[in-house]
Amino acid sequence: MVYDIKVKIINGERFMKYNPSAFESKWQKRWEENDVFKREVDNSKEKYYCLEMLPYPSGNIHMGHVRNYSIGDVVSRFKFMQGLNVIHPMGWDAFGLPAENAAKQNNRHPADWTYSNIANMKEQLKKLGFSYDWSREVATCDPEYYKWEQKIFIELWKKGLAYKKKSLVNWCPECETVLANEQVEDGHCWRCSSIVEMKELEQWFLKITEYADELLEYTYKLKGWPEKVLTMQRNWIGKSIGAEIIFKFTESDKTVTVFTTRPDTLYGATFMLLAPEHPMVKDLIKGTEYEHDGLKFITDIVKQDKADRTDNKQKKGFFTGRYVINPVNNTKLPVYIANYVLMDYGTGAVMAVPAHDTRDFEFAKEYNLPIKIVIQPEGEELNPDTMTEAYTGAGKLVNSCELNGLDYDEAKKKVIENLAKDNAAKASVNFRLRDWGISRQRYWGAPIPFVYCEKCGMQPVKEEDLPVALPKNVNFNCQGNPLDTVEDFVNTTCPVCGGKAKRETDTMDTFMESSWYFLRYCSPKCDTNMFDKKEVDYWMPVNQYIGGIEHAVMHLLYARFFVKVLRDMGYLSFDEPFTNLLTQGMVCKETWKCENDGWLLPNEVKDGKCSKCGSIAVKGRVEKMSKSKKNVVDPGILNDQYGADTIRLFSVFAAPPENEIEWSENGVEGCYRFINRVFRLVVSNIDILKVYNNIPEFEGETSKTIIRATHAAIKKVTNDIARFQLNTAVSAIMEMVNTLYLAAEKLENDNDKAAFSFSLNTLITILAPFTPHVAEELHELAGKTSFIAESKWPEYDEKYTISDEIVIVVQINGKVRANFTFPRDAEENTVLDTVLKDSKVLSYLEEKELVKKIFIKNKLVSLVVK
Ligand code: ANZ
Ligand code: ZN
Repeated sequence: MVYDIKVKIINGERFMKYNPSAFESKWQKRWEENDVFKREVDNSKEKYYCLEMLPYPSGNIHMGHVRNYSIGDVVSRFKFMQGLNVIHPMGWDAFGLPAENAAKQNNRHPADWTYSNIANMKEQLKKLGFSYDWSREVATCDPEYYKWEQKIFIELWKKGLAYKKKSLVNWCPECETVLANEQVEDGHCWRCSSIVEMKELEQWFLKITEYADELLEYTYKLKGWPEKVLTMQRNWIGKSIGAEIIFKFTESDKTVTVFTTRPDTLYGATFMLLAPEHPMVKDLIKGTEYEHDGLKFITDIVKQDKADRTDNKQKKGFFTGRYVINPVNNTKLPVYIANYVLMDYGTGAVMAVPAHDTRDFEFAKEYNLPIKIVIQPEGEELNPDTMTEAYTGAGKLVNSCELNGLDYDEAKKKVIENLAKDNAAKASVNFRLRDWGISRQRYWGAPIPFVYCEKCGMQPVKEEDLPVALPKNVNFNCQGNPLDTVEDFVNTTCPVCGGKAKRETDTMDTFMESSWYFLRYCSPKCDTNMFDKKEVDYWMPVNQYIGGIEHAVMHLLYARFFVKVLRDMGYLSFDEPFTNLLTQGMVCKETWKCENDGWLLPNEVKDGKCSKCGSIAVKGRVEKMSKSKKNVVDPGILNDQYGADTIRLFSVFAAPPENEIEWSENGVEGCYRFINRVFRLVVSNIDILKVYNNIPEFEGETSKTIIRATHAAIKKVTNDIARFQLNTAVSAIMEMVNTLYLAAEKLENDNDKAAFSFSLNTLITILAPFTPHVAEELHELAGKTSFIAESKWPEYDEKYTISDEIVIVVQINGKVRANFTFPRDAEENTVLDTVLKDSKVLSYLEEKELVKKIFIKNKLVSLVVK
């Protein structure tokens, strides 16, 4: 044995000790040197694309990453051993604000900061032995990457899917700069604390709304996605089917159009609401006694956060002095401006039906407006004077003239039909989804490839001039977007006329990069286009995508949108990027707190007291690991302590992948001990493993037990990995190991030893996706020269998985009282004979009358006594 063997004496024999630090790096190196995970297109093989969400290079791998990638690695290795051509890439979502902040604070260039973090994290990933094809690595801040993103952007623009529009941004008047949402803290600038204002600026948008219908439709076709995520996407897209209804004003010939999902309730409308931003409102109050206070009301509300306005419990309104006429019954409805009506939804005007809309009900109560019931639920009589909340459910129409008696669904159609004759209404669909604003006033992002020429106006950069690369020499300690200050960058020439032009200095939202990186992985070096279509056609779509639930909406929706757009441009021939999605649960750990010092590190808690101030340390909740809560564990330290296999095993064994895992030292220790146990079992029987290579016969008790346990384990592990039940797959292997320990004592003949050898080999093989290093090591110790990572996944034979003994449960009056082992298919007579003579069973029957005996073959005896 070439490497440094630690020897331990057990019962007078010499055994090698499990020592991961001695061999994990060896196997990592060998995999790399032999290109074990490097994969090419192979049309003779079925492909499998396993993808984990690419990390942001923050500097260090955390336990959340480890869990995510361990799950993906088990699946990738397993599918490969099953004979599929598996692509398993990794890369870096490398643009973003933290790099720019590091530049400001530590005077380090964002590129420098980012690339050194990447190097560090890559090292950490390699030490965990993940089976990535590193030849496909992509860093999204690389000009060779964003060059193609700029091309995509220009093509989007050519298709009318990218456009500029004035929109409100957060503006700090002190710093004279646009702030991202995350730079606004409680309404104040994160840097200078002055109050943030809203300001209209030209911003770039992508027309994702054009794909709203298709994005929604396909949520019903993505069978491999968690229902929870699909629901979140559906809500985000928020399709509402309803109508637009036109109302006339009383004293003018002006009209206002509302959007409603409940045209059936039109007779119940008792007032009208307009958004403060509605283009009509200022005119409505102009020159009237309402003007002064009205304008003040509008300015106050417009400043507020939209989410607050709509979540806000308090409904605020302002009467405009105007009235509109309800087209169905000519009643006059007062017109109010209301805080909870938003201009960017529907038409910015609402017909208020307080009896049947929760928010309108609160508004009516606040301003003493009439409530009129028009929908009566079955079996209940609504009364406007006594109701305490709106009734929003189904029912039949009342107080609605020609509609009375109709079901509310029918009435919806009827109202539109009737009003449509006078052009006063039409069916209408609304989406909550808004176009995607992608402009960022920052340095560390992909430049938007446009220039502004004095003569020719806005022009895209020519494709042969891409990439528009970020300039290197930039002063980061300036206000606003550092790119604005780089003269060499800003001043350029027009691609059309060659005259003076200025560059766009906005950069793209980093969600742009993650919307197509999985396509680039297919041909990461392609220098003729964003990707090679042949490669993409072979590898895509991703068979299994794995990542956090925090990306359920934006990232996953944007990526779906990109794929549909690129498909319509002719670059792709499929509709959806990710066939199956798994959202793994969080990694959590207990927290500690002290009333003086806040969150405490575990080593700051001594004997239940805070080591800083001596007051009582309170054990807090189990929470997601985070630096701020001081409950993180460092995978690097764990790796030094236990080795990569232990951390990986713990990450998949502690809970089913979708659930949270609670980190526990004991759990990690348990995994470490288990690997030790496997190591000892194999090493102490290494001679048998090496010598007995023949296929065992299925005969003799010991052989049979071993063979059965082995096939049962293969079956369970195979099926469980396929269903992502990784934790139970590991349990099955643990059970198998227990059986083998017992069997090891009973090996009598050559056939037993052949069975044992077959079983140990199988054990090493099925462990390989979980604990790949120790599996390779044991495989080598067994004298093999191949890689276990490249071995064939074993198959099971159903007939061996069935035991010929079964356990029959005895219930007495419904309670389980005893268990008996019988040969499979034992007859009723035989079973009852034994059961009814058993002293334990008899003790329950003493002085009682046996009134009923039920027998279920291979399962159960149920006795009823009185
Ligand atoms: C009358 C009505 C009666 C309504 C009723 C609801 C219940 P969803 O389902 O989210 O699409 N609405 C329309 N535009 C609005 C805006 N810009 N700001 C705030 N609210 C607005 O909601 C559609 C409903 O929200 C519409 O249907 C409208 O109120 C309100 F018993 O019209 B409804
Ligand atoms: Zn020009």
